[in-house]
Amino acid sequence: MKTIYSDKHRLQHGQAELFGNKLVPCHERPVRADAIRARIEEVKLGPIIAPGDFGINAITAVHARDYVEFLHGAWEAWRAAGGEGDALPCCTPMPDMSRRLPTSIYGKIAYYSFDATAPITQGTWEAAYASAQVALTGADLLIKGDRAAFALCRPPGHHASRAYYAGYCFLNNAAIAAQSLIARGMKRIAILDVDYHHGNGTQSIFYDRDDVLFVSIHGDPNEDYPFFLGHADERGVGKGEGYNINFPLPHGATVKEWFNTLAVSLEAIRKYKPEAAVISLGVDTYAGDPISHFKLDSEDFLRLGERLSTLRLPTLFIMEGGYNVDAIGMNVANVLMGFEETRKPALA
Ligand code: B3N
Ligand code: ZN
Repeated sequence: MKTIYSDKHRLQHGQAELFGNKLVPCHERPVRADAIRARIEEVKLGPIIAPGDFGINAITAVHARDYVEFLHGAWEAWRAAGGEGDALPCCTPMPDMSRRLPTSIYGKIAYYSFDATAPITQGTWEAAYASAQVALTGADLLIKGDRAAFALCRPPGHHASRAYYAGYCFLNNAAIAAQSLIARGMKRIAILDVDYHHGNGTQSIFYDRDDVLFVSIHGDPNEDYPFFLGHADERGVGKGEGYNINFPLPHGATVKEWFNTLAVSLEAIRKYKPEAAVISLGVDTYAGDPISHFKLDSEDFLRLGERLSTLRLPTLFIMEGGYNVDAIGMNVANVLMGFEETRKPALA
């Protein structure tokens, strides 16, 4: 399996995120991708290649043009307005307020952001653009006949919606890749999101569509971020009805329950008969993750990869969350090795 990787991920290096009532060092930091890349090399998963450039139109096929233009120019506008350090929102528009786009960059940041976890830095646009191109290169490999590819995306994407950023995510890499597979002739794509957090952005983007099935296993939004989407009764609208499937699980969910839910998810995907699978791969389901509450261990990630391979579909893995830097490389590589079924697991 090829891994697609760009050094440009380093350009997203925020200083701080708002975590509860504190500004803390960003959990989503460059060393995450470095650790994953190092382990991929160590286990000799396959070639590590640079992304191509599939252009901006593949991004605006999913995201609103005004939002993309905002992201592109936000840092410079922030600096020009006297903003210091990284840009974080100062307020949140509420439903009873005007949805007019303010002229002030401070207002624009509030307009286009869901929370204060995703600082816009000098390199955010370049890093997010490169991350989307990493995903698009993975989609291209599938179109050209590869059975599987790993898009080592950073920053991650599944919380970013058509016109807002959220939860460390700016551009929705999984959605961009799925849309490009459709644009290049595939009729039905299944996205399975196994990150600890619900992929609210991916759900929203495809909510009224039947050509992309979205299935997600995640912490119950009553208890966990993103809090306002991810409930089991969100099933899609219009012709998308029935093509959005959420499996929220409580903090106390056991590994057995998690794998039982995975089995139900895979059955739903089989029934849909997609031409390819896109896996939003977060490993923050790990027991040692600092911000999550599931209990998978490193060996469980091998089992996850094995189970995913039973779909027998062209499969694109897109990197999402996972914040235990000591274990992230092993956990991600275990999923991919479990999928490949070609080598003996290396858990040490
Ligand atoms: O959810 C939180 C959060 C919850 C509890 C806190 N306490 C108890 C202090 C503080 C913060 N913050 C949102 C950050 C989560 C971003 C999700 C990123 C991710 O991995 N998505 O897949
Ligand atoms: Zn997550």
